[in-house]
Amino acid sequence: MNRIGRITLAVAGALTLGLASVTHAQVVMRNSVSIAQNSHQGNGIDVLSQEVEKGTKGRIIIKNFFSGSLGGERESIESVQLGTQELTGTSTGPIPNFVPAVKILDIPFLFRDKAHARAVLDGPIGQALLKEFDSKGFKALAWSENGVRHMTNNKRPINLPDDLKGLKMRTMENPVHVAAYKGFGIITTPMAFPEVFTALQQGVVDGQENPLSVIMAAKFEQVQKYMTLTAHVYSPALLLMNKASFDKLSPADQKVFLDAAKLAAAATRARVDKDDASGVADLRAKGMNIIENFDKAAFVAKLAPVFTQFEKEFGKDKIDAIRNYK
Ligand code: EAX
Repeated sequence: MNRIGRITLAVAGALTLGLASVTHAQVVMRNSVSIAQNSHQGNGIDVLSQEVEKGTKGRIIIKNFFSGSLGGERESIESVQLGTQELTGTSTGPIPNFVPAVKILDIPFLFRDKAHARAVLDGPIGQALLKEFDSKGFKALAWSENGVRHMTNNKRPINLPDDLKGLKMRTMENPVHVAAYKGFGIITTPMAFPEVFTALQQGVVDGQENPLSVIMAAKFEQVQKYMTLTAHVYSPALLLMNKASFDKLSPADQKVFLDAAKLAAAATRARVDKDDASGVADLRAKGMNIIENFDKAAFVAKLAPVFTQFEKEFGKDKIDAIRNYK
């Protein structure tokens, strides 16, 4: 395999038959997610590769890598931008470093629920944001989903925002999250996802925050005692492709990728819904102490100064356009 990870192989059948000419070249691409295959994002890229293989009649094969085996999300996004990897599935965590316009989506308590977030992403606001990737070396194939994030830790049950004061928490490498969590009094430690389990296990950090889908796929219940269903932020995800690799495809194959990405995102969202429905009971059965009833209004109120700062940075009109989207 050459450096750009793309190989052209003679069709095996043609070779075995000893035919002189090769009728179809096969292209192999690479895709990755930072979490396990048996997860919402893992299912998503599996559907993408199946659909692309089917839609191109096997001319394009996508080899999937899971659990950050090609690197964490920031590294994978970089590889896709450079073209050393064709595709990646990623949360928006590290995206602000590449496409700053997307930052607005990571504001806490921005969306009422998943349905609201999905409507915004699938509507004109989300579709315009996908276009922002074009000039940065990416083709953003579709919005996918990481889920609604909740806080876990090993120190104490969190009922009130002040319970977070002084907690050392791993955050994503995302400036909006870091600013907001500092507003709670959290000691923020940005870290790539593949390092988080060990950091929790060794007590490098007290806690972390992630959707139920991620917490279950990563088995964080093995290293975290408490969880509060804070639902403090919706975490979008994306299916990203190297722009040059996408542009090289025929229009028909481009359509195959775009349609496959839509099906992949739908599969991911369906798995998030399933995980959200079963997650609390599942994690409780595995020994986690889970707080469902807590003073949510107090958490929102605590972030008032941070929201003022975000309104200045992003424009109140833009934030309101998302908040009020029906
Ligand atoms: O995309 O880094 C994170 O916490 C993400 O939620 C995780 O890697 C799944």
